[in-house]
Amino acid sequence: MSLFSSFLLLLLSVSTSHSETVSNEDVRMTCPVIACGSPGLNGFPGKDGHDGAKGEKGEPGEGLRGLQGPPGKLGPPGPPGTPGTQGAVGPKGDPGECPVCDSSKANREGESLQTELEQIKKWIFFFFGKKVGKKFFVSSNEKMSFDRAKALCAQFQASVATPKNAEENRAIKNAAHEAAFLGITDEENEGQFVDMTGRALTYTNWKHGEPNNANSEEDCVTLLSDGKWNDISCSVSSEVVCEFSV
Ligand SMILES: [Ca+2]
Ligand SMILES: [Ca+2]
Repeated sequence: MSLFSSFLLLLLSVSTSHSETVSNEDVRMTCPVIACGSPGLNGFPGKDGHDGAKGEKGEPGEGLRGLQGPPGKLGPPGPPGTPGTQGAVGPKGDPGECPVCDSSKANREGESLQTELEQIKKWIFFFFGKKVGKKFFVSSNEKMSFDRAKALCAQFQASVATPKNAEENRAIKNAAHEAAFLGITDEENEGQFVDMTGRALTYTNWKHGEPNNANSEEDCVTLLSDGKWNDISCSVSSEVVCEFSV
């Protein structure tokens, strides 16, 4: 019902009530008010009340689910985990290449061999040789021709002993057991004795009457047991003393 219609009904009701009041005045005087009054019309709606208390959260709806949003930003790294158990031992790998290591190893081996060689030299010279300065003199302990004597000493990177002074001459005499070849010859020029390098002698210790080039075939020299020198044939067999430089 509209507001205007409600207003017309109200006016009609008031008018009717007034006419009934005049015509029924006597009746109203004898009739109880509560029992005889007509019910009034409803008034206008009151003002809105205050907001009520918040209700409980409803059940999730059953509508369509929206699209998944983009991934969020990467969070900070978490704390390190506890170490795992140790794995099994792997197979043995191939040997690596280490030129420096190989070089060092070769150097160590070379130094070791050099030390052993020096020790052997000392042992040999102690029992068989004589040392003067930086020269060692060692006897062959067997007799041979001069050519074989030169070859024997060369085999040990030595040369047939050639005394340069009285001390060396004495050392050679002590190393030899009897007459021994010296590295001196006049094969090139008779009477011109030289050492194995062809240089003229700066020291000699000839026995009296030597060199005599007996039978015109004495071009080699032996050191006698008294330390004196004698020229003899190069083909005779004689002991030889080799000279080593150290
Ligand atoms: Ca001669
Ligand atoms: Ca002679």
